[in-house]
Amino acid sequence: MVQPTACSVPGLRHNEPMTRGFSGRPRRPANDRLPPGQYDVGKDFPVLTAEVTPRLDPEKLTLTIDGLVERESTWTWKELHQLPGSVYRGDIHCVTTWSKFDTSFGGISADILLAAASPLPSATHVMIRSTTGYTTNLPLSDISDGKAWVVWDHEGHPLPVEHGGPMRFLVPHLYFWKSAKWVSKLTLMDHDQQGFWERNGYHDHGDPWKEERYQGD
Ligand SMILES: Nc1nc2c(c(=O)[nH]1)N[C@H]1C(S)=C(S)[C@@H](COP(=O)(O)O)O[C@H]1N2
Ligand SMILES: [Mo]
Repeated sequence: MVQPTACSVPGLRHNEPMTRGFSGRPRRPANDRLPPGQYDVGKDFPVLTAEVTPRLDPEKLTLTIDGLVERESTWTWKELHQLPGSVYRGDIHCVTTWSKFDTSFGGISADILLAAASPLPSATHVMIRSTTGYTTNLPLSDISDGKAWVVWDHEGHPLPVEHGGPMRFLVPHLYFWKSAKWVSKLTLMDHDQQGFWERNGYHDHGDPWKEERYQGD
């Protein structure tokens, strides 16, 4: 298995003592807020980007849902802003072991987009795509029923470009690599297919509470 390397932050320090569990993997104690093996990053918001940060003109930006849907749909930046808004308030968890508490991200619920496009009964998985070519795969159930957003605000301000601005996908109940920055397309599929980090050794699902970090976890 290829151990991913681009997803590490220089200078990142672990601020809690580590203990070794039965697996031999370095462990930090979990609590009801902090998933196993994670630490509280505090006010920091590390940037993790595998590709060159794109400078996108919001006026030319679109978001598309295609694949196994009744109505392939595309929204412009302006059209997205006319849909009913929604804010996520809560925690995020990066596989490189930082968790950030009490974040806020504003945009729209993925449910609104899915309802407009109407997935076919055969649709079971989704590939999230960025303008840059970054991809990440998810079961459709993990982006339905209030679990995922397309966001353009962070803490009440426009999402900074290094964090995926003008807009990114947000799936906060899974490790943060599932939250594709500079999102441009959701493709519904009748099977699972690996995205960028999944092909490079990360888990297909990525639930932080089950510590699904790497393939085989
Ligand atoms: N397009 C794109 N999206 C991406 C990534 C990336 O490299 N490119 N990195 C992922 C990973 S590994 C993480 S941890 C988060 C980091 O988001 P942040 O830089 O806003 O903290 O974005 C995810 N989305
Ligand atoms: Mo990550």
